Amino acid sequence: MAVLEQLTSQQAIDLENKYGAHNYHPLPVVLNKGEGVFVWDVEGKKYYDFLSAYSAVNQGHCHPKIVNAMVQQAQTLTLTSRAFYNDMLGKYEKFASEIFGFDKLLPMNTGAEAVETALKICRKWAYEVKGIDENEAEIIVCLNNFHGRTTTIISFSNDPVARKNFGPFTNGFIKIEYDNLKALEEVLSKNKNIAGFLVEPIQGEAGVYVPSEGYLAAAKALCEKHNVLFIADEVQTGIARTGKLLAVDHENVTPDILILGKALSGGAYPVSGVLANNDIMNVIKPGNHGSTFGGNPIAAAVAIAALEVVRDEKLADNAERLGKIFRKELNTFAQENDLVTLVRGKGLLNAVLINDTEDSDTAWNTCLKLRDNGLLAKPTHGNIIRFAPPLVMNEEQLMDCISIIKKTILAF
Ligand code: IF1
Repeated sequence: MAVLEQLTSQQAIDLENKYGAHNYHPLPVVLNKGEGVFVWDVEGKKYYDFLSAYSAVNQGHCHPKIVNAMVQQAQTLTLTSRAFYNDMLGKYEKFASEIFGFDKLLPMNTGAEAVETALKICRKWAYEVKGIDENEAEIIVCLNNFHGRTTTIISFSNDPVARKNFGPFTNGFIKIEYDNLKALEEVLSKNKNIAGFLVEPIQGEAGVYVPSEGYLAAAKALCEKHNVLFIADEVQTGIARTGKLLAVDHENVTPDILILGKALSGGAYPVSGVLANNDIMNVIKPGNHGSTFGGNPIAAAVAIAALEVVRDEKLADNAERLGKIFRKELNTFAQENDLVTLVRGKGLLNAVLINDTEDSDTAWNTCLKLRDNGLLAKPTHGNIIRFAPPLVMNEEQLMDCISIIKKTILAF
């Protein structure tokens, strides 16, 4: 078989099965084209994308402005390493710092790398600024968190599938219940060695779990009181997904350390980063941290374009407006239907709870039927389906999608 030959879906699936590590269990659909809110499979069938590559493609598939920025930069200069300066990185660092309201950016590539970066900055700050004894710093995290796949990050996960047989693990993390201010206050007041509190403004992988109103602002205030860094992982919730540029903006919270990834590139290229003010970021000195690809000229050009699209096309406002319609429509539907119990979320990050046991395959089967009806979504933990379309969707398309979702569920 020639490498360039057009494959059928089954051939593509068989190839991945035989030659690829089995670290995923994808929905059986093979895509080869994307544009805006749509993707196409190799047989030419068109789908609404309701995953957006786990919220990386907020700006829509193959956004021309982002693709053009990438192609132009790729034809000019791709990579210099950080051993030399390049003429794009500084522009990007200034642009991102100003948009998000911080002094400095530290550029990386993947979300997990950015989380690792934030943890390292936080620990160094704890020893060199706060004055905690070396190797004694602890970072508070939440139960059911998802922050990525590195050994240190899974050290503080409580997902057995993500952790089992990957030990030994990294020490220095304390787990508390999410959305529980009492639990946070208790650890903060008892333990003098706390350096930071790492939190997702909405827990994505846990099933789009939105905390109580005021939780983030109160948690930030508690951290301030105890001189502890509030670290927001906005890899999934950031860049307009929840109806504001950042999910913490809903509560007017400014994190001490902000972690971004995914849609920072519009899904065109791996781009992540950590933002903080000088009093924190300046603990990092030459040689302490870095990455061959982090801050490369393509990443910088792509990220600038991706952020401009979010701003110019007012994607946060659109997500806010369409999200309200989506939850209103489907919650009304849920009241009249036994299979769906609840729709929750913020902006266009939403989850539908399927009324069945956690280990049933109802959510998976629903996603197969949604696929047949032209809409792609993926179950998350338990019987929960995540609905997160690109933010460039319009109201007419959303109403079309809502009717596909209702029709599919009614047929069960
Ligand atoms: C997978 C979920 C989404 C993240 C937060 C850091 C990272 C992620 C809050 C790491 C990554 C992903 C990765 C993806 C599944 C996915 C996910 F289901 F796990 F929760 F988006 F919904 N912080 N999230 O959500 O970023 O290193 O992957 O760039 O396949 O594991 P990464």
